[in-house]
Parts: sequence; C-alpha cells; structure tokens
Amino acid sequence: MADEVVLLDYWLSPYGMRLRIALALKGIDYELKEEDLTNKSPLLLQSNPVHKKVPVLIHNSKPICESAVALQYIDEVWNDKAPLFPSDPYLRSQAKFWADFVDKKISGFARKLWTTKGEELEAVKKDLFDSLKLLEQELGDKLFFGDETLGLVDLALLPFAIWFSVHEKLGSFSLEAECPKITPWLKRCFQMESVSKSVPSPDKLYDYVVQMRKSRQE
Ligand code: GS8
Repeated sequence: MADEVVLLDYWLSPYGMRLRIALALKGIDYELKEEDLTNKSPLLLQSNPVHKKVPVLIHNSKPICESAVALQYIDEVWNDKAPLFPSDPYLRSQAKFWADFVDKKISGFARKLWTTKGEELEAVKKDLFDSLKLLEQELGDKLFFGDETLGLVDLALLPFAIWFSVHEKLGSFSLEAECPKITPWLKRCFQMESVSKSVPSPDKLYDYVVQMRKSRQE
C-alpha cells in the first residue's frame, strides 16, 4: 500500500515547520492541510482531541500528535535516508536533551519578545542570549547540530531562530553581536532546499510583520 501522509498545519507554526523540513529531508510526499486556528477543522479536533493543536501528522489514517513525537516517528518509519536522530545512544540522548531545552527554554521567547517592554524586555533579551550561547557551545565548530547534516536539534531550533532573525531586522536586538554562530548557522540551513522550500525565510516573515503592523495602523 502506498503511504498516505497528511500534515495538518498552520504556515506560521514553528512546530509544523519542524515536520515540513523533516518530510522534505526524507523526500516524503504529503498533503498539506492548512488549518484556520480560529475555526479548527473537524479533522484536527478528531485527530488531536487532547490538545487540539497543529501540527498533526496523519500516516495511513493514523494521527501522530506533538512535533517531538512526530519527528521521532518520521525518523523511525522512513529510516532509509537523512537520519534525524544519531544512532549512538549517548549522542541520541544528548540531541534529545538539547531539543527538549529548545522546547522548555527557547520556545517561550518567541512570545515574550513581542509582549514585554522596557526593563522587562531587556531582561528577556539577556535571558535569550544566555540560552542561545549554551546552544552555540553545543554547536561548537560543527556545520549543524547534527554535524554534517541537519538533525533533531537543528529542526527544533530553526523555526524559532527565524523569528529571532526577524527581531534583529526590526532592530530589536543584535543577535549577530551577541550570538555570532546562530546567524551563519541559520543561513547554512536556508542553503538547503529542504529548508528553503518548506518554511518562510526571515525576509518573508519580516515583510509579513511590517504588513501586519501597517494594516493595524490603518
Ligand atoms: C505545540 C503545538 C502548538 O503550540 C508541539 O507540537 O510540539 N507542543 C506542541 N501549536 C499551536 C500553533 S504554533 O504556535 C496551535 O495549534 N495552537 C492552537 C491553539 O492553541 O488553539
């Protein structure tokens, strides 16, 4: 039976972006169903009755929820190409640790950067840079967190790093000065077709934010 793969997603979802890149790296054809998160489809509510969130991967009619779980599923089912998890148990544990760090620590900054001001914002930025510095240490001199190729931690961090780049462009902070390895790493990621064809670039998101701000002022 040919695989039937459906992705319930929303184009701005950082978690959905992870799965889009993973499926592209593995060369899996899938049907992308864009959700309206203000009016969720019956299929989404049925497929993810617990959290009612995107992304949901549906493989041969079976739903897999939570991006971290779905990434592991993708890597196990389509294991002939582009491994996302290291095969060595210790290295695998470390990749899971840092992907979990991104979820617990880094993901929250995306909202905080928009919703805080003044001194509170300065503290948020400092906290973000401290966290990204830890990730820079983990990256070390490697091309990607997955070494020569994209791996779990690259996919976990990339969608949030795109937003940090947008903040940099908006003049909110200087990511390049504070965390000099993150921007070149992000550029390297975007040189890969699996990334550039799957997720909006920082420039596209920047234009989107500028447009949104303009339309709010009109
Ligand atoms: C997070 C999914 C999520 O927050 C994962 O898949 O890793 N831990 C989950 N999805 C958001 C869109 S991205 O901000 C979502 O579906 N929100 C809709 C809602 O909360 O109603």
